[in-house]
Amino acid sequence: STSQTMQSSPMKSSMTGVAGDRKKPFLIGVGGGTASGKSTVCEKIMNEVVERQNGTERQIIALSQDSFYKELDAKEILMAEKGTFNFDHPDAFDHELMLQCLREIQNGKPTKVPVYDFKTNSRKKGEFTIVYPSDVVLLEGILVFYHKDVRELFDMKLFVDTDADTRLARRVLRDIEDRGRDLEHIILQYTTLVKPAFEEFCLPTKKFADVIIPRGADNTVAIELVAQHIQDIIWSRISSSKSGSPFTRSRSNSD
Ligand code: UZR
Ligand code: MG
Repeated sequence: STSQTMQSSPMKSSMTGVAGDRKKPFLIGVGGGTASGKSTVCEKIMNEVVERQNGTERQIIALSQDSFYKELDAKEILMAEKGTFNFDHPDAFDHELMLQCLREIQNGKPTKVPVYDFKTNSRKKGEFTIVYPSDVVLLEGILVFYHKDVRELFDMKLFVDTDADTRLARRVLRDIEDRGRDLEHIILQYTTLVKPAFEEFCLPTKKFADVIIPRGADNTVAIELVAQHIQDIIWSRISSSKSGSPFTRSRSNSD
C-alpha cells in the first residue's frame, strides 16, 4: 500500500542537523474516513514542499497510524479472519505506543516504529522503520485526532473530507485489489463495522481540524495552500535559527 512505501522511503536527506540544533519536526496530523485519500494527500503535500525547495532540500516524511495497530491475540485473529474484528474502533490501536513514538519524534530523536502487515493483520516480527529527525512529519490515519494527548502534539491538523459513497467505492476496489477480499465480505464489513465506527469515532474529530480538505486529493488548491504554509514555516525556522536568509545565501558544509 501507499503508506507502506511512504514509511520505508523518507525523502532525501536535508542539510540541517547541525550540532546543538536538534531538529524539532513540525508535526502534522491528517485525519479522515477510510479511503478518503489521506495517504495521497500526504504524498502530494510532500511532493509540493520538496518541489518548492529551490535548491535546498528539506526533509519531510509521512507515517501511518496503521503502524500502530495492536497485536491480536488468538481469539481476535479468528475474528479478523471472519471479518468480525473491529479495526475501526479506537481500541484496535496501541495508543500508548503511538503517543510515545510521537513524543520521541517531536523531540528530534531517531524513533523505532513497528511495521504492520495487512495480509496477516499483525506486526512484522522484529521489523521496524526508523524515523530520523526531519523538518516535517505527517501522520495520517482514521483516528489520529481521537485522543486529546495525541491531538495536542500536532502543530497542524488536516481533515480529509470525502463523500461516503466515493470512499466506499474506493474501499471496495482497494480491498479487492490489494487485500484479495470478496465483494460480499467487504460490504458486510463496511455496513456493520466500518461505517458505524466512522460515524461514532472519526467524524466527531473533524471539529478539531485546523483545515478541512473537501474532495481529498483532487483538491489541488487546498494542497498547494497547505504546502505553501508548511514551506513558510520551515523557512522562518531556518532563518531564525541561523543568520542570513536561505533565499540569499548559499549554504556550505562549514555553515
Ligand atoms: P485507511 N484494516 C484492515 O482491513 N485490516 C487490518 O488488518 C487493519 C486495518 C482496515 C480497517 C480500516 N478496517 O477501515 C482501514 N477494516 O484499514 C483504515 N476492516 O485504513 O484509512 O487506509 O482506509
Ligand atoms: Mg491508508
